[in-house]
Amino acid sequence: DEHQRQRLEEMLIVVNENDKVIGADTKRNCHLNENIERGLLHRAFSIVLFNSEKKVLIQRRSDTKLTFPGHFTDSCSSHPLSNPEELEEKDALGVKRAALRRLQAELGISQDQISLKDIIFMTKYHYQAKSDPTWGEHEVCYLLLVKRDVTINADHSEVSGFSYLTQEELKELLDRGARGEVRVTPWLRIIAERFLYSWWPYLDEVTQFVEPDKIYRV
Ligand code: DMA
Ligand code: MN
Repeated sequence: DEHQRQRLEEMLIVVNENDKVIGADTKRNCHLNENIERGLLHRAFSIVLFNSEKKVLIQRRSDTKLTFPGHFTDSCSSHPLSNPEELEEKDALGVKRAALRRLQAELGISQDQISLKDIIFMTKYHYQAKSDPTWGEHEVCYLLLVKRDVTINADHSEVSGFSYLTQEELKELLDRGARGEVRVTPWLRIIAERFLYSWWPYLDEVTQFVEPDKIYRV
């Protein structure tokens, strides 16, 4: 797929295990298992978007995604790019800018619907997962939470579908994933089981769970 192949040239932020920036490399190099096995680690983010009914937005990745095609996943995930705007670390501003960029690109959510101040940076997690023998993930991932009703106009080269799920419905989806009936990204399972189920009852006071200096090893 030409769109996804072009995106392999994007320059991502290479970090160490403490999320200190140590360089930059292409999306291609950052996602090759042979490099990951040598320790290459990059910065990423996951967005969980809740609507006013307290349902979470879940998307299905398009079948042309290089990693985890056709899998059910979080509301939107991607990487900040290695440029001055998206490298800015104060208040995780660079990652939040990247989040707005990808909410627009993947889901068609315009920046008059969501702004930087609507994005809550909750915490970080560090994980590794293979997608297939060639491609995989190894990331320090910023977990971002948004509470907002939005209008979605998805780009079908990125997203093949979406829906809003209650906590029970998300649990059912993950159970179906565990039984092999659907494919679910490893990071959706991590986010749900390590974070979302405990935050969900307290969404109105979710800032009590903010841990910006912590990196969960999952
Ligand atoms: C990468 O997401 C980020 C995580 C948390 C796995 P992605 O593969 O959806 O990135 P992109 O949309 O940039 O291809
Ligand atoms: Mn990645």
